[in-house]
Amino acid sequence: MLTIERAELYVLRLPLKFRFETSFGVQTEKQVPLLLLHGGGLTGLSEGVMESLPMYREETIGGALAFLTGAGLPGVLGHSFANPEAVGASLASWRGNRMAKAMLEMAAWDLWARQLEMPLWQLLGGDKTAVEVGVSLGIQASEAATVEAVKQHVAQGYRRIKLKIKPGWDAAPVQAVRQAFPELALTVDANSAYTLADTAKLQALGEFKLDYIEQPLAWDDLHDHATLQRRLATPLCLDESIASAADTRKALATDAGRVINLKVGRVGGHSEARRVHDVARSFGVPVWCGGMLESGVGRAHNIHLSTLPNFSKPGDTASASRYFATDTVNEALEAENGLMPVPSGPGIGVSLNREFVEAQADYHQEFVP
Ligand code: OSB
Ligand code: MG
Repeated sequence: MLTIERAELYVLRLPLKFRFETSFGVQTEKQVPLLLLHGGGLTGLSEGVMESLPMYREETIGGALAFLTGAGLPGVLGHSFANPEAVGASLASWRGNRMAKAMLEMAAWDLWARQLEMPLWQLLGGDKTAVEVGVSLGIQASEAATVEAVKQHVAQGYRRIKLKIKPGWDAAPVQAVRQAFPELALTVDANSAYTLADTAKLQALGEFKLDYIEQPLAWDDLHDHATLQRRLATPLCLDESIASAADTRKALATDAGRVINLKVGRVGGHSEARRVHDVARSFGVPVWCGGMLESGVGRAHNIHLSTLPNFSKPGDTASASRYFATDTVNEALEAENGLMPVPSGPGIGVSLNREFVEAQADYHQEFVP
């Protein structure tokens, strides 16, 4: 039984160690929503992946706070559930808000695993104690700076490099990197910056032996991705467009993509992430674990999920120390030679750095039934 007695919500502001530029904007700090679910003397932790403004998908931190305080938390506080899936299922009648729902569902999984004194990855059905990771590099100031950034991360052992691209910043940096690293596992991510009118430009990237092109077209459009995939030899990887297992089925049944970037915080939690994973596997399509510049809480969840068998390409779950000088958790989450060890303690295997969380909090509320 999973009984949720009390909850706390935080929104923190953390300085990022690097300027992260994508086709949709520039980030120099990260706002981190955290949820704590207390029950039976234990605490389950989760981190939201929504941002303050709807630049990646449609959800926002403000919307998540409205959903959680108005519907999500009142629906679970003081209630008992058979398991974490039942927590997720109890939220199903509310429309959308999958990132906000994921916060409740993921904290419930952590609490559940801590109660059972098992690492989350074992409960999820994972089969490895370390996961392969790559890195997602933002748009740099020049081609030379791009090659230099790639060089540094290759030297650190990352097993795949993903370059952010946008119209006007695509073939030239990709060519420069491919020339410097002929054998590197290389991908690009456009975050929805192109349209079908750019088909020729995207076809031209084919000569750089990219493993896949991530989310070139609109965040909510599977149909155009299917049209584009018919015209491209390079596999498309879907990120923004996949919010559920149903989206995955529709995407793969229409060949709108041949790889899935799976973010547990985007699809509503671990139960739905597992269903996405399984649908992809039934189509013979690999998944890999994406990231949203998470602090240690969200990063630990991502690492546990990445132990499932169809995570067969390196994820974006790079070392936590790359992103933040001080993290929300006490434990280090550091990859070595491109392998991220899975925390082995109960639940997600990391503990909250309360003093730091308190110090960085713009918002903190406690909720009781
Ligand atoms: O598209 O995968 C993306 C970060 C924020 C929003 C969207 C994306 C990303 C990343 C960074 O690519 C991945 C990471 O290092 O966490
Ligand atoms: Mg992406």
